[in-house]
Amino acid sequence: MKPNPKRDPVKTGKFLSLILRHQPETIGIQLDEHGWADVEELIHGVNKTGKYFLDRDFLDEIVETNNKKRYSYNEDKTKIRANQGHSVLVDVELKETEPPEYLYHGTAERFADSIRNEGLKPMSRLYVHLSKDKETALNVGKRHGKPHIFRVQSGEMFRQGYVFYLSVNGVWLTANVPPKFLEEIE
Ligand code: HQG
Repeated sequence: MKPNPKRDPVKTGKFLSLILRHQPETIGIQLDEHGWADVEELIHGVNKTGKYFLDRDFLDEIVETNNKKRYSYNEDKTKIRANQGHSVLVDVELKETEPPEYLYHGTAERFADSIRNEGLKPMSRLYVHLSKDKETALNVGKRHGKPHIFRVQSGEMFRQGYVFYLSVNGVWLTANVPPKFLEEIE
């Protein structure tokens, strides 16, 4: 049997990221102050587009199988939110955490000069996203073009009072990284 394109977990997941991080209004829903969407409203709104077919079982499957564990339910599974990556101003109750001595940021080569001059800025998102290892950073960088990786002196930043958060799916976040804490690696 041919797979149903309306039931593609990766494509549907990408659409959920758009709704739960950036543009909930696309399907006429709102996120609350902690980034939660009502599951019933989400299912109804997604199905109204005609492009996807979502129900509770399929949503469960997407939440469980998503390669980066991007979404979480609340305790009674009446609400769902993205764990990180938002551009809309919500407080997803990120946990302030002491970072390792070094974290990594993957970007595209064409942004590298600007980053060397200005440091890392959150651009359209609420935070700068950092990775725990080079491999992950490389994959993040590749999304934008020919990848370039910076090593971030996160331990030193922390000792100087910069705040770091670790999302429940293991992504490191911070408000900005000034140029002096960035190192070049080959
Ligand atoms: C760059 C994905 C010029 C920055 C990933 C990046 C991540 C600057 C781009 C998550 C700059 C923003 C976030 C400056 C930063 N001058 N460019 N001063 N400062 N930039 O997509 O970090 O799959 O908003 O280097 O895996 O690439 O969606 O951020 O290239 O975890 O779950 O501006 O998104 O996760 O791009 O990715 P993005 P990002 P998901």
